[in-house]
Amino acid sequence: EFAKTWWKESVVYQIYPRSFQDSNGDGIGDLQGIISKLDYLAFLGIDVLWLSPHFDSPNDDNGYDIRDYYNVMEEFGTMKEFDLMLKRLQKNGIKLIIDLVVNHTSDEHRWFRESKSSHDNPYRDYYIWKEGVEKGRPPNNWPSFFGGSAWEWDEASGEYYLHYFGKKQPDLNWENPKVREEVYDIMRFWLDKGVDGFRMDVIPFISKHQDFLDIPEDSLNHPEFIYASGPRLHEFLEEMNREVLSKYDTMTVGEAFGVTEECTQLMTDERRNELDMVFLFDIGRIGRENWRQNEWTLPQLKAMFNIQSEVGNFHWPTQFFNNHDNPRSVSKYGNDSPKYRETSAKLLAMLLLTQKGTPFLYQGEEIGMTNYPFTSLDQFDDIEVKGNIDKVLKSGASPEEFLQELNKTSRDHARTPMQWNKKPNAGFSGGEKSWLSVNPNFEIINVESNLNNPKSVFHFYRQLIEIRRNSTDLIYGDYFDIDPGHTKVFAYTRAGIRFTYLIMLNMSDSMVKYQVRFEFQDYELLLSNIPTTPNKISTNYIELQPWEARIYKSK
Ligand code: ISL
Ligand code: CA
Repeated sequence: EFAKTWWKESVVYQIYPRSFQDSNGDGIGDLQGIISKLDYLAFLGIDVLWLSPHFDSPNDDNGYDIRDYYNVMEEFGTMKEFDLMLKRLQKNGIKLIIDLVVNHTSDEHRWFRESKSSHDNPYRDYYIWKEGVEKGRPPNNWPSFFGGSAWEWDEASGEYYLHYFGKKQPDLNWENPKVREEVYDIMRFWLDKGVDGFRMDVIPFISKHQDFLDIPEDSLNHPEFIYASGPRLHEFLEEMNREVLSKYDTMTVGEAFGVTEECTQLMTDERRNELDMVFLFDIGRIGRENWRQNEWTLPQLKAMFNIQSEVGNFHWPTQFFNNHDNPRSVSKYGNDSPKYRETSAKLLAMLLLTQKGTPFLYQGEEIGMTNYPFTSLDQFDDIEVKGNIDKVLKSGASPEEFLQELNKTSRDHARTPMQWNKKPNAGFSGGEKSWLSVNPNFEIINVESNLNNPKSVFHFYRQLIEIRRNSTDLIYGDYFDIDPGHTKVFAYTRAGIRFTYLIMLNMSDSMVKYQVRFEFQDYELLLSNIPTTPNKISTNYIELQPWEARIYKSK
């Protein structure tokens, strides 16, 4: 029996502020823009808003490079506007979690400017400085995710500093108790304002292997598994929980990039007081080989859902198919052709909102937004693309191949402006142009046309959120895959105390004659995504149309 808590019963919506709504015409989203759309979020029915970094930043990695944790990014507005947004959210009964990015800061942060200035500066060991092996050779072979070495040479102090990500994102030294105290003060500042918790950026990376040895050659393309296995991670998280989190009613979710299953269980076991939940990467990155997207099968995807649900009653899963780092789900897991885009987007809505675990939606997912049709490498904004181009081309891949794969994997697909209506810039900005181009399909795919069509993707999400909110058995019920081997149909049950739900999804372009391995004759159809679904079923033998999604409920 799961302990009942608000964050297990919530549906979360992620906003990437830069691309959500621009209120002052500079082509960049801002807090006033978010405030102007809170009624829309309330109508959708979400319970928690996860805001991607809103802190002062030079935007080398679009806010994931923080320069001042106690101030709002100038492009986004003021602290007053943050406070107003928080008040309006509370009035709408929506909680707010913010993005805690404390594995690294911006190199423009005061601490780093001090640290860099001299060896005996009190802030020197706020960061990780090492001598090279010899002139011009970094301390070890650790790679950065954004291309090149994870070590940047500093001529003035004659040492290298560590950065797992961009060179303008130096890693904090969590071995230093002063650094940990600084982080806890930052967390208290925002919690005391009334924020309800944190999404924690690459949190497993904060503990570094102190021997700083080379990593094996075959790990160079996937260093995250080594970076996430530092010796003191659980000690740091327990301390953070003891010092800060335990004193507030918070929701915490760690981005568990690179962790193994058992580490996940240690981080989220509610008997251990570390974090509440984590984002696992298996489903979100299925078939991914860095910038390449390889084929995958539905049984492989289903097996990943099984792992998440088998961890017993002391762990609570998360579910997401979209975020600011991944391509659009209807383009990746569905079929974004005009014929099947809406039907498959609704199927993915049903999968997300009837699975076990807290569901996380991402801006634009609720109206079936698709990947962007990039036609050249210089259209990408993402530091992850720009930083890796040399390495990719040196590896022998052609620019055409890189572009073709990025059209399936780039983070920029999720960062194009939210599409509100048919007006210029899709109503995202009244200015000349937006910081990143608007998807040319905005006249077909936008909020306004979704709101005006009762059969739209938006209304399907809204109905499912409503169904989920009113069914504790759908939230807490046991998950069971009734046909793990089927290559086209995903069929599972959620069995609660009072009711059992049966969900059947045809994740293919073809009609499937399907033998249902479950007695559901006296169940009632709660919702389907196509009009031809029969209300009553008398046999176990049904026909599922391409991308048809159904949920039945026991009497
Ligand atoms: O997989 C990745 C690395 O190749 C990226 O998607 C991403 O860097 C990784 O998932 C970690 O993401 C988080 O930390 C990054 C930031 O760029 C991402 O936006 C953030 O979600 C560094 O802060
Ligand atoms: Ca703006």
